[in-house]
Amino acid sequence: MPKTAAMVSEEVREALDTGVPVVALESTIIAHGLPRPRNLAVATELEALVRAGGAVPATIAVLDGRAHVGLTKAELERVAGDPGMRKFGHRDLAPAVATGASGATTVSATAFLADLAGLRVFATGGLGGVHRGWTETQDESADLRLLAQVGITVVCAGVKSILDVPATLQRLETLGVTVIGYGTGHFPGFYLASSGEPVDWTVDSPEEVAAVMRAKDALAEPRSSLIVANPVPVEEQLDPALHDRVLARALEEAREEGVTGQAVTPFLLERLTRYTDGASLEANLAAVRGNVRLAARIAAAYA
Ligand code: PSU
Ligand code: MN
Repeated sequence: MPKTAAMVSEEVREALDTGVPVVALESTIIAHGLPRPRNLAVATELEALVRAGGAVPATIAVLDGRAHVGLTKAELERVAGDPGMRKFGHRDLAPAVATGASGATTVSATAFLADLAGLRVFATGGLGGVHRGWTETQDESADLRLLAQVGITVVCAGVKSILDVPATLQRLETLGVTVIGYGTGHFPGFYLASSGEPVDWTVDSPEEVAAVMRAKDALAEPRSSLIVANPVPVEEQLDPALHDRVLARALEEAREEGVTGQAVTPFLLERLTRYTDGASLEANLAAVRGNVRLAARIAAAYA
């Protein structure tokens, strides 16, 4: 990638050159998905979990018009602490670079930059997708289309349960994105271990995921991503009845308050955290931790 627009940290570059496994991490969850100052502690913890799994973390963000793949401690602190950090999807990257803007990257921007830098494995919480009420708003996250265009393995707890999950799964099928359940025949439900929707493929080990990645490589064209859907452990999931109750309330409020576009997802996540006294936040974090640990093992098995 052009040096002026993007930079890969020295540690990540060296890992890529020497075949050390690398795991990409997104920054929107840090800047817009989690409350300050807990978000910095989580961002630091996630990087440490990647290292404990024998891989190098590459948190991705745009700072002063430069896309960074791999952040220093000070840069990570800035992403977590600066309330002026914007939220950048893939389509925002060019204007952000051109104007010297700073922002956290969503799954779409992170997957794009990770793929550009040659990274193969990416961990997050829950993907964006088709929002409820899509027929009216046409709100479908750019995450889906982007994943159809790059060739990366995303470890996630499914898509956020604030979405229309069956519609999102249908879109992923149409777009040709492979979905496999990790240790489950059901698509996870982000805060919940299961969304109730079935998946067509199940794997039970990092080695099996690596085998699917190699088969995808062998099939070569067209490139598309692999979603490894890894459920939050049942003991750590949000109480399903509570989930349904507070989600209905948050969705209602989003409609009443006229929240649209990029603001919808952070708004709903924040309301859920508030109405569950933080329980949804803990379930979210448990899911992310599990995904990051698994991503490190997959990157190691593939390397
Ligand atoms: N996973 C989380 N929390 C988050 C996100 C993912 O646990 O906040 C972010 C990701 O960056 C994802 C974004 O790309 O939410 C989706 O936003 P939207 O629906 O506006 O595309
Ligand atoms: Mn959206």
